[in-house]
Amino acid sequence: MRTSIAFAILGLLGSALAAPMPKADWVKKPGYRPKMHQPSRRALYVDQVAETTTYPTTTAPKENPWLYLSNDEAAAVILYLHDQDVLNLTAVDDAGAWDNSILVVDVSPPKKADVKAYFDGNGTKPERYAVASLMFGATEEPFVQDFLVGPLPITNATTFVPDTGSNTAANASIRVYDADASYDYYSDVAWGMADIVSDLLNVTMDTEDDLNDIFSIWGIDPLWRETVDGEERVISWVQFWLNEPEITADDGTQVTFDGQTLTPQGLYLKFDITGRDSSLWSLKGILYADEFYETEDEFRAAWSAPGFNKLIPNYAGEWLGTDKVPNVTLPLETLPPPMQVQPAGQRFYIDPDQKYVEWMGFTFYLSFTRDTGMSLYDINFQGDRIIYELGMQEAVAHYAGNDPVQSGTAYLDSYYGFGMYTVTQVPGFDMPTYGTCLDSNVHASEVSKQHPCAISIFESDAGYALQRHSTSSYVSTTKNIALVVRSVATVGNYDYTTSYSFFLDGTIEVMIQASGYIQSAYYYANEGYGYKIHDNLSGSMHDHSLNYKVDFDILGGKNTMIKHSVEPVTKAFKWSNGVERNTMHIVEKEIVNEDHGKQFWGANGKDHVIVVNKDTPNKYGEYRGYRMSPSKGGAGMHVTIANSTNLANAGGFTTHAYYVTKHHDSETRAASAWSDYDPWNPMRDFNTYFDGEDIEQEDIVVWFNLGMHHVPHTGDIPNTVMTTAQSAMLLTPNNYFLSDPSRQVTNMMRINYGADNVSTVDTFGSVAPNGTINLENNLWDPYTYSGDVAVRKFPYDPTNPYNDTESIV
Ligand SMILES: [Cu+2]
Repeated sequence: MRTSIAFAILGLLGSALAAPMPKADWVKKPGYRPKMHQPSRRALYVDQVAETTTYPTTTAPKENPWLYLSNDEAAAVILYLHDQDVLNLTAVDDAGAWDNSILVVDVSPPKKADVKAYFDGNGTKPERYAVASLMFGATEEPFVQDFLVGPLPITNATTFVPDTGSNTAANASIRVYDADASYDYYSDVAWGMADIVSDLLNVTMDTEDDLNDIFSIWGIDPLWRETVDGEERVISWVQFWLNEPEITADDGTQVTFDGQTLTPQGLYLKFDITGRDSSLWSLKGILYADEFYETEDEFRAAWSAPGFNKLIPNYAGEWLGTDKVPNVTLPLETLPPPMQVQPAGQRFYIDPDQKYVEWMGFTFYLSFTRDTGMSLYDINFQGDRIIYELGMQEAVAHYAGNDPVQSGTAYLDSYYGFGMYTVTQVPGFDMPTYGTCLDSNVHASEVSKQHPCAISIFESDAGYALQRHSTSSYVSTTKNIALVVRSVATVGNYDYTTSYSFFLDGTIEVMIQASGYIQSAYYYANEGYGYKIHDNLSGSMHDHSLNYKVDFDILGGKNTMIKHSVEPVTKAFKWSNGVERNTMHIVEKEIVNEDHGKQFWGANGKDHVIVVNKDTPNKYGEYRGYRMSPSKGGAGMHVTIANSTNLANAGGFTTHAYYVTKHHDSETRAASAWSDYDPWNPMRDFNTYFDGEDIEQEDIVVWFNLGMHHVPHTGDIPNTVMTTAQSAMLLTPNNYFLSDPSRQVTNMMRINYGADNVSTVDTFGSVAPNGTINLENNLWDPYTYSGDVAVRKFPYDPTNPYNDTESIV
């Protein structure tokens, strides 16, 4: 039943203190992703504004089977796991590197057949399961293992078993080669050559604390391997970066900008960190000015010798700041710019408990996980299921360069966790001020973190007409209003804005945009790997590749991928008197087996890739389906590097533009957050999904890549801008309807006119906004910006939440 109620602010509360680490503190890595320091930011919270406070709500027709775990559910799962003596778990708060502990608990998606029986038939709601990722540190060979825990709620029937059903790794487990913190070791070695570091990097240091105050030392991700004397060694390469400097801003205040990734110092250290005994670790070499020294002694001798090639390090300065340039004001730009308002309140229905949305013929459910953030499920349009599941699988940022740190870096961002770093949106910037917010909730390290306004949902005017046509007697035109579902994740140095937009013609757009600080390189002997963008700085080239799963279910779910290519042809026709004409035609190809399930886009945008149901042609005999079209920026990109030595067997989803496989509940995701630990033996190996299965008129799943080949230029200083760092895919009806479904829209107009005046205007029942807009109601107070809400889960006391939030993000 739909109701229309007025309620104030969707629960957006919270407080925040101190500074965050960019990745979860329970994740042990060589070095770390650059930090996001915002010390002494005030405790804040967000609220919402709108011209009206009317939020139409509804009750989802079925309960959301993908609903993210509640705090109570997560606490119950964690308590249950602690009760299993065989796991020998230590509370995260007390755990060291040699303990077993809980990394993450999250919802496990139910089997598709069970959900369809529940949604489409008389089936009961599928049983609820959690997936728990445990770190087993109490062993010489530490590993992470995923367990399926359920059914929930916890009863005597609840069991825990390795989640082999959705991971390809044996026993759903992966070795961890950096369970022991290595940062202090790097720091100690660097301090051992403090005289050289001080000289080359032009700093004064009296103690090792000074070293750590000035520099951060971090590098490759994932870790590298080398075989030495027949033995596999674990290798880390690191370099020096400046800790975030305080900069005097235009208003005279001191601001700590997050520009660390723009301050590579050009001094690289190679370490062997094999095994758990740090006394057996060793420095394996030093790279400086494109010269490699195998030992500190060799490096010291070269440095002491006359004629040593000493480089100028990168220095911090105002150029790292993102503030407005002083003393320049563009004409009229101090006036407030245009803004969107929502004159009649929210025009979609939402079930905030079940995360269910209805808008103009579309319905869908939302889920949210620690690894990948927001996903959409059961997307229907005009009563038909179009898509069963739509969501990001993994985001790779694969660098290259002549230095080992850039060459060795291929971030797999789900490891850090898109959900972990999905931040509260800034109304008026990330979203219109009237946007409706939903909270996220993730459960990592036995702490539940709720981000207010992690998901915004709002209608937006595209700013151009959806349809128009002019004649000598009339003009007809239709407003182009879209429903946007958005989240923003700041994963280390980069900020990713994900938008799913729904259009009135049945199109769904998947868009990713990036901003934030690039990861740069020291500029020396690396001309072929990026532009020189500051004094000694290379805009280190890299590929962004973000993989999305779209599980189409067109007209029941038995589907085929068809490729209609527009190609040139030379051909004589019956009417052409034997003369050949150079023209074009459509060449059809069906992808009927997984052996051909890895595809590239043809040149010149020639490929129309359509997922159809061949059993249900329309009355003209054409197959009804949905088409995928790359759109914007670097759409359709995949990783350039062939057989990446960094990603090894973990990058199967990065090699092609799009893929099609047969649906299996065991092939839930293209990647795993934990594959980063051991890419040679990944937790999920996407390539194993291609095993020759027939995919003609089967339940098929499409996996496509968005991204960009990012060659940062001076315009990426200080931050990358989203006008160009963007990529999108349009999923659009193709012969699905007998005509354009947007003809149902009310907000259209036909203006009829004669030679010199308008005779009549048809408005089709649309209502012009009336009354006055109070702009005060459409402003947002930035002092209400909010941090996350964090609740300790073990021991769990919901009445006395222990808030250990480290920062507003
Ligand atoms: Cu980039």
